[in-house]
Amino acid sequence: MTGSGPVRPTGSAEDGVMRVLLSSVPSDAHTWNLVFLQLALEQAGIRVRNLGACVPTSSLLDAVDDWRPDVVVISTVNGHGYPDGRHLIGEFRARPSSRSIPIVIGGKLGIAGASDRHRIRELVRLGFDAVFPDDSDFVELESFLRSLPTTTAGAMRSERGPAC
Ligand code: B12
Repeated sequence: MTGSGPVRPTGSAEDGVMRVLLSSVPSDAHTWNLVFLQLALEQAGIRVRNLGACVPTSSLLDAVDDWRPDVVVISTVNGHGYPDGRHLIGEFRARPSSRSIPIVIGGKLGIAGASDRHRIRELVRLGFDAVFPDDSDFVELESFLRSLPTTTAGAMRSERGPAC
């Protein structure tokens, strides 16, 4: 997608392909944001499990336990992203099994349009590894994923295309 080579996976999977668990928050019914991100991530050589819209936090946490993703990506656009994100990250970081898994949130997080630096900083302080407000694009997410450490188990995927 960026023309700068495949995303280097953290590679917890046996085949070394990065696995992203993609989800929305409980209140958010929008789906095309998720479809877009799934396709873009897959094009970058990443395996994606898309939980869809209106995902209860308990279901997200169960999916994390079940699949053990390398990264969790939360997308929300209905304007409730800041309060929903606060609630979600509290439960996510409180659970021992998800405490150390990288997690990011992005989209139209509020209703003011422009990014709210104070609320973004708060989400990071509460435990998100990165926050991507609506003025960021997929390239920034991809750069973040590239910056994650590679495990010894991880072989670098050498071509692009759908991972599944
Ligand atoms: C279609 C739509 C709906 C449909 C959704 C159908 C569906 N199956 O998805 C329906 C009618 C259900 C709907 C409902 C509502 N909607 Co609506 N909806 C839209 C609309 C017109 C298009 C959204 C869309 O599909 N975009 C296409 C996708 C591909 O783009 P995207 O969503 O913008 O996502 C991009 C970026 O945000 C970014 N991104 C998103 N997540 C992430 C995550 C990361 C990590 C990164 C890096 C990037 C990223 O990347 C995506 C691709 O570029 C937008 C307005 C608009 N033009 O955007 C309003 C909009 C999102 N809706 C809005 C609202 C308020 C609602 C309702 C609350 C309305 C109501 N009063 O009922 C409800 C919410 C229901 C709920 N429980 O969530 C507001 C949100 C306000 C805000 N955040 O400022 C918007 C912006 C309209 C507006 N201008 O007011 N909606």
